[in-house]
Amino acid sequence: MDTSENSHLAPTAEFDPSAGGAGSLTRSWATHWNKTPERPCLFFGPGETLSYGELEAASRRAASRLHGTGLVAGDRILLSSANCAHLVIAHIACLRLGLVVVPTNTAYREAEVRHVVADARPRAALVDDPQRGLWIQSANDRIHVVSPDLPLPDAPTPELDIAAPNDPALIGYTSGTTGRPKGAVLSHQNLLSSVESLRLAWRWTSDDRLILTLPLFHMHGLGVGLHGTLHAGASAVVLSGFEPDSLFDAIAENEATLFFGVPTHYHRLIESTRVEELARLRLCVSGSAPLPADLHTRFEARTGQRIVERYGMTETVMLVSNPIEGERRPGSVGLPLPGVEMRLVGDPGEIEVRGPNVFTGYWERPEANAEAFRADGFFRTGDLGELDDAGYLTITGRARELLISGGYNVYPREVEEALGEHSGITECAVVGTPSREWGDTITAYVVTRPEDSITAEGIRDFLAPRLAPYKHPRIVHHIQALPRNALGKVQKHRLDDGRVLDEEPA
Ligand code: MCA
Ligand code: AMP
Repeated sequence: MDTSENSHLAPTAEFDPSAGGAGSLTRSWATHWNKTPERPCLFFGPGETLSYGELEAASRRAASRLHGTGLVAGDRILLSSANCAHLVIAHIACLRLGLVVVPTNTAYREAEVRHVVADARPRAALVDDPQRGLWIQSANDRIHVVSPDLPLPDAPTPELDIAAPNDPALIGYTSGTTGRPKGAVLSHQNLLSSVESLRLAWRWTSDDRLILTLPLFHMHGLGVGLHGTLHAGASAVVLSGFEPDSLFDAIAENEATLFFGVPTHYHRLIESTRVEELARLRLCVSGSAPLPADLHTRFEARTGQRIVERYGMTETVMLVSNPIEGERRPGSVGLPLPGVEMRLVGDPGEIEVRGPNVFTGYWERPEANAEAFRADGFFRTGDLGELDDAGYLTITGRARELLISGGYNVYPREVEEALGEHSGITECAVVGTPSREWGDTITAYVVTRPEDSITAEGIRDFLAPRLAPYKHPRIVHHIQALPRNALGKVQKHRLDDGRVLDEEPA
């Protein structure tokens, strides 16, 4: 079923992917810093506020310093830092200069960082942790590693904001069923059209103020929260992490109107005695993982907020959302966003999408691109879905093996390969255990050599230098052998609650 003719969240005629001819994010942002330089834009902490004009000046200076080191448009630059003003300024500076930003999770361990460095071959890296800097330099000592505050000499300002719409702007690393993580290359046009579509769909205006606790090294926080704020000429309170009391305080002190979170956030917020304070927001949005329908309903009962659930991917930024006006359905991700064409192919139906927001391809991976894109340009998301009569999409499963814990993707195969390097583990299978807080709790079934007694803690110690902590199994079950079919393929569906279930009768 093709929804290209179906309902969208805003009349398609209203949607202009170039946002009135801006063509790039930074030229769209420039309209705000030129027109309303005095307008508050970003709040980081007491006394640490930047107006649009100050952001323009700070990012111009940062771009000049980066250019002074020899970086030129098209060079890749790795950014890996906790949320702070320096990171935001540096990120904007990179885009203004035409550098290609490679956001990198601060939880990554040495092997994961080395992979991104070897694959993306950045010329420079901005990191907030000296240890991560050392890992990057040991992978390639020609990379210029600096902290995000850019302690570099000032330099003449080159021409800024001149990237063409199709020039690459960002490479987001994301895994697939097989192999190491791949870089999804997004153009300036992709990033701009995504936020233009959200501006229309979510009625995002300059009066909005977002509480942004999501990390800026993934698309949700960066490509939706930060980019969308600047595109709407709005403002955001950027927090360095998620903690309910700080969030409630920040909402009250800054008269915030928007909150974007993953289901784990909503699960934790509803546990708080202060959750009613969210009633004052204009809009709460959830995404990155399925929001349980009962959490949606309980949240409304406590706060009066009907959460808008939406669906997106690193490769596409945002695709589908529940409406602002009209029914917001618990358990459904809603209708295609302006500019997004969507269809379901096969049975069960795989969600395929096309539009100006869809990335240009995986970095240096022709085979992966050949598999991911259809001849007519549709991208295969690997997610399975169903559409109802009104065109609302429900995500019913995934064609690829993927677990999502607290909004972070975890690929069982990556964890299994790391566990496989343990000399005491003869075979293993990684699955998800349903969790109200995390969505999936990463769970390993291991077969160990009889002489080895390997504890869950021992496994975590072993994985510590190899995998980010959120990928570590929180539950470990010891079993005698993995269940396999006649062809020797592991039957993960028979692994349940620590046991191997009997094979179903044929
Ligand atoms: C932290 N820990 C986790 C996770 N996060 N374990 C499993 N899954 C996680 N997601 C572990 C830490 O390693 C630590 O373990 C312990 O939990 C506490 O760490 P802490 O940092 O204090 O945790 P937290 O701050 O409470 O983090 C929970 C969180 C965070 C705020 C929900 O995971 C988060 O920011 N998630 C959002 C991720 C996100 O932005 N996803 C968007 C991807 P130990 O105690 O053992 O040391 S982009 C995307 O998906 C697309 C585009 C889309 O649709 O949005
Ligand atoms: P990432 O690769 O981190 O960008 O994660 C993208 C994946 O997250 C999608 O392919 C979906 O499987 C999942 N996802 C995002 N939003 C939702 C949602 N609202 N409901 C279910 N899954 C989602």
